[in-house]
Amino acid sequence: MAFDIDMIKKVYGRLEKRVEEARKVVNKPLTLAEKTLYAHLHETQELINFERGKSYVNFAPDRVAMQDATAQMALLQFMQAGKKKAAVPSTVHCDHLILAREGAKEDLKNSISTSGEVFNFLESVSNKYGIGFWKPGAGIIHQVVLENYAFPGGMMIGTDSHTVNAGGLGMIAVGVGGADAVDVMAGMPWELKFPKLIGIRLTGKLNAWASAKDIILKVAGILTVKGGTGCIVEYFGPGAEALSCTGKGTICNMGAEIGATTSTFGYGESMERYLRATGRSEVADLANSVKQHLNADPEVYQNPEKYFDQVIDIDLSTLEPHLNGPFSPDIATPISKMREVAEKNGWPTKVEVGLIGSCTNSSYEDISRAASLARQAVDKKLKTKAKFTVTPGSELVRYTIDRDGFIDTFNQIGGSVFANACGPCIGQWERPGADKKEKNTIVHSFNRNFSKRADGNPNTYAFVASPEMVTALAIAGDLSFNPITDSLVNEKGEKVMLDPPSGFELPVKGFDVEDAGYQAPVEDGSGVTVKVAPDSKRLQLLDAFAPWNGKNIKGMRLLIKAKGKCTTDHISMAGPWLRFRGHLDNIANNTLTGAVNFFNEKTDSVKNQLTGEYGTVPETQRTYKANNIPTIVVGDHNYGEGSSREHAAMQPRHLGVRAVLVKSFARIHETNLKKQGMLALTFMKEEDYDKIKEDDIIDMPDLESFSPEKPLTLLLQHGDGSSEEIKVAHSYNDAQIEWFKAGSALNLIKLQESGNH
Ligand code: MIC
Ligand code: SF4
Repeated sequence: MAFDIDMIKKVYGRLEKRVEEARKVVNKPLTLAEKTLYAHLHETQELINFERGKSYVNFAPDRVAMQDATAQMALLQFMQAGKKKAAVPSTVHCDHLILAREGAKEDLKNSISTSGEVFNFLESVSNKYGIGFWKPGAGIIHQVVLENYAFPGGMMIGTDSHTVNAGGLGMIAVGVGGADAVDVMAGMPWELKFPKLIGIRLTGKLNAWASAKDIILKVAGILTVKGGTGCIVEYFGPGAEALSCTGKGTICNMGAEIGATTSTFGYGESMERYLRATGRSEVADLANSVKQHLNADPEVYQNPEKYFDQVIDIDLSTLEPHLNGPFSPDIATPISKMREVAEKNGWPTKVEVGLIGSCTNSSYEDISRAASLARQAVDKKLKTKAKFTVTPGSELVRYTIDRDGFIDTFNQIGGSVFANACGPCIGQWERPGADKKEKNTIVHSFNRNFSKRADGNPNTYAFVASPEMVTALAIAGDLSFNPITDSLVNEKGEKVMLDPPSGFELPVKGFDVEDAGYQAPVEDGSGVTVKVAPDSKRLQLLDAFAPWNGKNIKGMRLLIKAKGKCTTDHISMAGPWLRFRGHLDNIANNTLTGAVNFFNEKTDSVKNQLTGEYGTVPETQRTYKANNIPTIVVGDHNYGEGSSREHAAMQPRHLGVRAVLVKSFARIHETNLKKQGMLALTFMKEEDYDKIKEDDIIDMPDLESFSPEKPLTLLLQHGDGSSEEIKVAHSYNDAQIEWFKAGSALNLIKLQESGNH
């Protein structure tokens, strides 16, 4: 039985009318993304022809999903909003807080005991507010959403950047911070700048060793980590239609790595097959009845250049398997070039560990194809050189692949299976020896490979590849092994080659599971009490941030001028810090500890301008806070790329940072800063970044006239007595300026709720 079928019926019931109205207003054929966006305007939003990349639009998403690590903050905020129940179907998934150490069973048990307090909190809040709860071990949020909730033409938001995975089932699914989720659960509009549209036309047919993953690895190489910012990517063409639904999911999932707002595919046969295989024939039938609105108008795909802001062509017939990395998901190297490129860059080529699975690549198809290679290794008497691990994305998949013998095959090449959770993908991998910080190489089928991401070791070179390639490279133990052309020597000393992988799109015998791990909320949650122990180290009820005092800011000190890449992992690291995701004051002790200080090139070492001494970022900031001195953080391009975690905005806010000034922002992070009452500013002239000196005192003399589209002034008083002015831009609209004034968007909801506004 499909969840929330009435809601889906409602969405489809009004689809045609809404699409037609939109077509009239836009006055030209519509892309799929436009149809879904226009069909989801909030009732308070007037229907006009929105300007892409400019207009702020109020939407009404159909559902919300939250994962444990971000749900804590989202729900702590929602608890303050004064609502009885979540206004739209919402779910919580326990997946990030699960360690990967010994193996699925023990790890799950240990994690439930170490994070029990948090899981119980999430369970009781979910129960209270009518939110579906997926227990630890049920699976990774995005896989569970694809299997149960995603539906073509729907719109959802989720407190995780890879929410976009649901584009594989034709949704417009967007990753957001918890404060955005609160808006939607409170029944308020969700605001998004109307995205620009990138069309990617896939022609030809994937050759034997290439897979859906290679398409997105290639796209990441073309567009880079910021090329998709502010855009929805729509895939189409014969190559797109031929992909499996889960393969489409992989492509959309990693769209987060190019900064895209989301990615999507038109409804087609593989989606229908997937819906039916996952027990949702009813949804498939409904989708079939509105099929023409679940794809772009035919003119669009015939003449894409006319309707998209950018069009990219990829011929799948010539697409090679890729390896992306190290340290960034957009450094794309085709496998045939790896030997040469690795040598030139001094990348270690011995592969220590191959890890498959994660929310990105753990479909039945992925696992069966990887298993076909593992099977060959056994049959051809090859000794697998690297360690090998499997992280299934859901209990449904784990149960089914176990039943079908694939886990057994992986065991035969020495593989081990971790819990159905994020584990090694989010620094929850207790990798033996990682503390020695040795230079080494791993390959995985996850999506991110920022420094320290998997095992906390900054010298681990992580490369992203398809599960098939990861398996082949783990067998060979060599990063530059090209299975298409190279042979291996087996235990008998014979030269053998691996045949191309083969697998099944969907299980021939159907999916199966004993306990998928879902717990429905009680009908009436008003009697449920949510307990947070006052002395808890893991959870802390939130205090409201102070409203703006209405005055210009004077005397800001520079906390840090970050150099180069500054992702959310640099601003609020995951791994060991995940345990404090529900305790703002404790987690604030990791604030910006991964960012490189421009002035001494060190991490977590900044000058305290009150003492002249160097200290850690959090300690230094706490001294400024204790002395009531406002501060500013300065950064480079694509500041805050990566995760949706709003901690990266709330922590600086909690510690007294007032403004973040950068060359450019990643979308989710910029919104998170605004929602939490911070000033998110960008240099009008990028070179002005160079004008910021270590011991500057900075004023904002015209903040009192803060208004949309009007640049603000920063007065820099340098240590040598000289001073200069620079202009900075911002993207706040009127409503967002109100968030700033109120101290946060949440403060504003509370005011409205109590009728004071
Ligand atoms: C990630 O992949 O970085 C995460 C962990 O899933 C994050 C969410 C988080 O930080 O909790 C994300 O992508 O949003
Ligand atoms: Fe979990 Fe990794 Fe997927 Fe994020 S990218 S949801 S950490 S598996």
